[in-house]
Amino acid sequence: MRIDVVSIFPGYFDALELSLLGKAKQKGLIDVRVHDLRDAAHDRHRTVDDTPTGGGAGMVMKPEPWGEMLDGILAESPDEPAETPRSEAHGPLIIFPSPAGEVFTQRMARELAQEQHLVFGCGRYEGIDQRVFDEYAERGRVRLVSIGDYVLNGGEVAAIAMIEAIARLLPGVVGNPESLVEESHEEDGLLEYPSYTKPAEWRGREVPSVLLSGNHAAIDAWRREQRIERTRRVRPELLPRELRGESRGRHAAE
Ligand code: JCH
Repeated sequence: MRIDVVSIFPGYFDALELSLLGKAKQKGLIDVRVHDLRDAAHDRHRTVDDTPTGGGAGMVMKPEPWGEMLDGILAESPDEPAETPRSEAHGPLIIFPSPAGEVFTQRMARELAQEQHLVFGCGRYEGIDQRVFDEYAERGRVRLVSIGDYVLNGGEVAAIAMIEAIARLLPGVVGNPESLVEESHEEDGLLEYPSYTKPAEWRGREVPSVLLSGNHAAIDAWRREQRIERTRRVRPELLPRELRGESRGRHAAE
């Protein structure tokens, strides 16, 4: 998979060299290229922002540097834009992290992991001039994506989170494919069970004895119960209907 990133803070993406993602880059599984938006700003101060038209607080990113940078990246895309109706369009997908976007989910990560070429446009200040989104949505595929309902200072941290979630789903990136299979537990919408390792006792705290029993049916049953209880407690809205009525431990005092 090819990933281009555009940002005025390319240094954020040094994090992608570390650990799993760095190895995936070395193995050629992902080809990440980071571009400094200021390289497409040609005035003496390499200006990328200006005051909001119509008034208001803060600054807005100017369209011209974005246009030059994105045109250059799209011209070099390894993914051919298809001459097909928009509904079945191919070609590169441009993602703009935005607090006003659709919410990023594991489902979206799986969907995006199928793409050949992703382009992340990371805004700063109060965001990017709307005409940039309109221009590239007319010429190809654009998605505004939020990583959650909180406000960051720019798109960089959101892009890193998305790139990590997408890249680990690519064949060969995560060493042990079994860990991805186990995660498809995520298909059932429940939170994970608590994990333990050695030693069996630490500061007077014991690992639950069932995990030391060697009884795999009992271990599976315990883990499932833990996942259900945890989900009921922390994220009740995720509980599948068929588990909603069950009341084990629902009211400690009852
Ligand atoms: C961003 C900003 C609009 C502050 C500028 C570009 C994404 N999930 C998520 N949270 N925050 C972001 C995000 C993504 C890109 C940019 N900012 C800062 C933008 C604001 O309100 C109008 C406030 C934030």
